[in-house]
Amino acid sequence: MTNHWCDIENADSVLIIGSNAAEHHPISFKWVLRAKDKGATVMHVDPKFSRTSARSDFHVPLRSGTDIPFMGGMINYVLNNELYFKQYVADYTNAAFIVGKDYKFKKGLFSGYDAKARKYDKSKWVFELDKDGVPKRDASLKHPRCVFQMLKKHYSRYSLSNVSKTTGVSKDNLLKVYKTFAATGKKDKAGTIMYALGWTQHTVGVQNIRSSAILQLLLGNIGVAGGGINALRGEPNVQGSTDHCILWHILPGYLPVPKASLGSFEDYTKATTPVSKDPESANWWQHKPKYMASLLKSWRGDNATAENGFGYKLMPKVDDGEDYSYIFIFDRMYKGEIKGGFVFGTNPAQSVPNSSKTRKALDNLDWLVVGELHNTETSDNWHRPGVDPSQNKTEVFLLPSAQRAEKAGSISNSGRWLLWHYEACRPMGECKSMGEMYVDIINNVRKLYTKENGVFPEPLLTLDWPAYYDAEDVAQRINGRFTKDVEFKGKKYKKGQQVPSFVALGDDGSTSSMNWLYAGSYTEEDGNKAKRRSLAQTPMQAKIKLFPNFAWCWPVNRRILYNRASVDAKGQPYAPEKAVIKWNGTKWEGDVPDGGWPPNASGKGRYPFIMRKEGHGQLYGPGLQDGPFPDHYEPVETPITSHPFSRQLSSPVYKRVFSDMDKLAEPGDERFPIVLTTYSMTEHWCGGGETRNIPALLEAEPQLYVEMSPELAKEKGIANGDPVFVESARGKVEAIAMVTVRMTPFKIKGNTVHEVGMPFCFGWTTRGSGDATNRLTPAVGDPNTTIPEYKACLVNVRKADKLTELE
Ligand SMILES: Nc1nc2c(c(=O)[nH]1)N[C@H]1C(S)=C(S)[C@@H](COP(=O)(O)OP(=O)(O)OC[C@H]3O[C@@H](n4cnc5c(=O)[nH]c(N)nc54)[C@H](O)[C@@H]3O)O[C@H]1N2
Ligand SMILES: Nc1nc2c(c(=O)[nH]1)N[C@H]1C(S)=C(S)[C@@H](COP(=O)(O)OP(=O)(O)OC[C@H]3O[C@@H](n4cnc5c(=O)[nH]c(N)nc54)[C@H](O)[C@@H]3O)O[C@H]1N2
Ligand SMILES: [Mo]
Repeated sequence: MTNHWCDIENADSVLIIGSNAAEHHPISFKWVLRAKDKGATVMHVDPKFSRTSARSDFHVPLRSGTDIPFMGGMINYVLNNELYFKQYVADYTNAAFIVGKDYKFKKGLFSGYDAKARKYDKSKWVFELDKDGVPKRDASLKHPRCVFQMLKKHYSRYSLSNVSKTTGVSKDNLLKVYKTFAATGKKDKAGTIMYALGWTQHTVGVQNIRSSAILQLLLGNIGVAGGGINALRGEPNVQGSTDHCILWHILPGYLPVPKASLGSFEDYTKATTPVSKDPESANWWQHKPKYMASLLKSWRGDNATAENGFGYKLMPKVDDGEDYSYIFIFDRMYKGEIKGGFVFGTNPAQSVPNSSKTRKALDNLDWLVVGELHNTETSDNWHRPGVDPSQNKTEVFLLPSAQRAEKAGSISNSGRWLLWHYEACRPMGECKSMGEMYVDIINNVRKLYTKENGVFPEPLLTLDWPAYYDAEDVAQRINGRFTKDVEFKGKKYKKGQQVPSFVALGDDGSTSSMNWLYAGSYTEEDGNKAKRRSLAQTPMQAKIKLFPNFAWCWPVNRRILYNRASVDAKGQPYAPEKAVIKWNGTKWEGDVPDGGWPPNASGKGRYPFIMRKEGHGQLYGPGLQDGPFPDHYEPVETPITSHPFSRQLSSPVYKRVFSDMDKLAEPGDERFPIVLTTYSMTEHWCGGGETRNIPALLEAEPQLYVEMSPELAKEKGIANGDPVFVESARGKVEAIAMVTVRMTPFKIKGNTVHEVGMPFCFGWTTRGSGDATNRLTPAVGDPNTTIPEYKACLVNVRKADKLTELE
């Protein structure tokens, strides 16, 4: 989130799109309802009517996979009716930047497309630079190649009629949302966008979110109280685990994972550190070498020196151009390239797309270690239905794990707040926390390497590895320490003491920090700030419920990101009643500003978007794999055969894997005419590995169902409660028909398109509940993140004759 939970109360307009906030993020919804009580309009745009829709002012159903047209239509509406915040757009976004002559957009493709490689050459999209290397600008916003004019041209295609025939949303409903949300373009009004998987799980997932960035920048809604783009994160601590590198392509603190071609520390920092020639741009990532040096230092202590590149050479690197996300890992496993592995706190046999293939891929492992609370479809893959256990070669080690109440540690919530939780009771039996297991396992591997003279021992034996696991010690290491006696900002620190903030981190080996973003969370002065629970705040802070002394928030306890965009050039808030920061003549008050420089009118300020190389909010974003402006592409499996208003049907650069088990339906495939979307449910958790073992929850929701409209049910001769088969190009699933007005048919290009929805929490280890919905979904992914397209694929539905799974 750019903002945080309590801040939602400050919104005048709440657009919930691509999430079921009331059911899956009930804490967020508490603040949504408070905003509503204070007069905000709450809107839910979602294919399905849910408890979120029920508590919103209105629900607008749209066909899955058509959010870019929906948002593009709103961008067009805002531009045509001049509802944007003019000063903000001119000062703080890249609207005035001149785009280079090589940039073009034709027939749904951007310039630089290589059809054979299915990739874009992004060098065709760069800005035109002046003699100093700074992007050229036209403050009048009239230049035909300035971003503002390009934006207008691009979204002029998103007329109400084009959007309506693509999304299935009536023009009246479109206008209802557009008018309400666009009203927040006034300087003292704010609108928030709350999204989650309904936006991310698409082959255009990242561009869905980019479309909200464009809209929120036009309306001046970034950096302000009650505004922002707010990702409702998933699993408890998915925010913390992403910050600390659960994804294959990022290290802690969003530092890129080294590629094999970057052989030395210098090669790495040179290739990944942005350089800006504009003196007014803070270009914060210029500090990357300090953060990387401190990270490497935290891993290898005294063994990491400036001379040996802090041990950079010992790091595993990824092969250039390779993808190591789930669908590619399981494809390699399916092809026999992986021999064994660790699965901790996840149930991939259930939650990865195309489960039938995932399960077969797991059969190829010689050994598998599973850290779990329960037996799951993954730990028990070797005796799943239809498999002869005597023919399965995998040796499975099941490590009993401590449940969350049985261990201490931190959780970072969606608002980036770091919250400590305490161990409530000792783990049962032989159960251990994952931290304990990892520290022990690596210590034992280190012993074996020493004893048996293992090949290439340095990476393991030069680690600064603790003798035992202690959450408090890890929290300290994450914050970081001085590695020698120093003076910083007039204060003396001894070797081994905690650094006060990331500003203290150096690229010379003088500091260590396991995550630069968390530097400042555990200091000499205040100890573990994740434990703070003070509600103290100044009257200005209290007006917007900032709570700066409750827990701690990254970066540097800044609660609202890009808050320098909430004030004018003199540092005075655009919305004085909801001020986030304010310059009092000598210093900033309120939140921690994005950099302590004085206001921009002083001539000593910096542009507000400090994490962007050019310092400006990106209406035009030339850094992504699939284009500088979001454009509508159909899901990979689409019920229509041609684009409603352009040429290129689906994303030209989406990711996919190829095997005999990765079949896809053709566009408009007559065998699979119905759109399927999948989702979580209130009573279960994700793949259900945990909640299906809780009797009361299983009793509340015992079986796999498919939600369908009465119109579709009638067409198919299906009654509410009938068992049915749902089939895709990849597999067949049994479910109970839930005929409900929560689902509606859509009119797309003049024809009726039906959509059905299914939860994905049921699996064969719970008898009679049905099995994985993911046997239906395709392993295709977004070109930037490879997140799978779980939210839109094609199926058919028919009445079941003989049941095997639901009995
Ligand atoms: N009780 C409970 N809470 C949970 C979870 C759980 O399993 N159970 N899971 C947690 C996790 S890990 C996560 S990631 C989050 C997920 O939180 P959410 O994203 O809220 O969950 P989903 O149910 O996957 O999907 C949200 C909504 O997207 C809609 N949708 C589908 N396709 C589209 C589309 O193309 N466009 C739009 N606009 N909407 C679409 C669906 O109808 C659904 O209502 O919830 C977390 N909270
Ligand atoms: N079709 C479809 N598929 C989806 C999604 C979708 O919307 N549609 N959503 C996707 C999303 S957002 C997510 S996050 C994934 C989630 O899918 P998974 O990552 O498979 O998540 P869970 O089902 O929550 O499985 C977590 C497992 O960890 C165990 N566990 C819980 N606590 C602990 C602990 O403290 N220690 C250990 N060792 N184990 C523990 C639980 O028993 C459970 O079996 O599913 C994805 N798959
Ligand atoms: Mo998730």
